[in-house]
Amino acid sequence: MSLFSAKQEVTGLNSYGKPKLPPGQSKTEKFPILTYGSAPKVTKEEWRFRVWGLVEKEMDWTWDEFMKLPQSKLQADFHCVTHWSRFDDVWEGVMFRDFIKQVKVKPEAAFVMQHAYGGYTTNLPLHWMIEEDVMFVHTVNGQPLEPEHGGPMRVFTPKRYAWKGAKWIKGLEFMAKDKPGFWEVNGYSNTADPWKEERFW
Ligand SMILES: Nc1nc2c(c(=O)[nH]1)N[C@H]1C(S)=C(S)[C@@H](COP(=O)(O)O)O[C@H]1N2
Ligand SMILES: [Mo]
Repeated sequence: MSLFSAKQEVTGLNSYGKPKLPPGQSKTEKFPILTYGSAPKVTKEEWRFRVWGLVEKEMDWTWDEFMKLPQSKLQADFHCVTHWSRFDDVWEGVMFRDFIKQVKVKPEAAFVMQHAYGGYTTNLPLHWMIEEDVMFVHTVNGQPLEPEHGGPMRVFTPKRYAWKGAKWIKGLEFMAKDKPGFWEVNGYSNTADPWKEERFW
């Protein structure tokens, strides 16, 4: 059962009043695959999504339960730190800000670690996750998200370089203090703003 009202359409957001192509980027028509290590294989049947850490109660969702959450579409651009950008894909799934309404987050929680199947992690402040465009994505341009691109489910953070969205997402850890994720430990910027070219530290 959904606690929320019907389908919400959010389209047209992409450049936030900033140049559509951030500095140092080139537009590509391709959709390169950037995965560190090998891609985990996860079916919808075995996929589980879990929240833990600074929450009143740990919770988990099956695929079917997650699909009952309010579904949104977002047309937005994708910027990879390796200098390519894709424009105007239609991303479909669950906005973080809709998802989080079901979770009782403790007041001390200020940061979120995304955890993926395969061990990848990436961190963001909770108040950035709650921005209008951060989403869990299962469909791109009307097609189910390809396994190499993080299917069945990934996170997409249009305002940040794409490493800030974990492919094969399996859960979120709520934290009081910031902690660097996989690339953040290995030299990538903690804040990852493409318009400020926050690539590496
Ligand atoms: N689980 C996982 N998520 C990940 C990565 C990864 O290696 N593993 N790479 C990140 C990086 S660096 C980028 S640019 C995007 C690439 O997404 P794509 O392969 O769909 O282009 O996924 C991000 N999320
Ligand atoms: Mo990347």
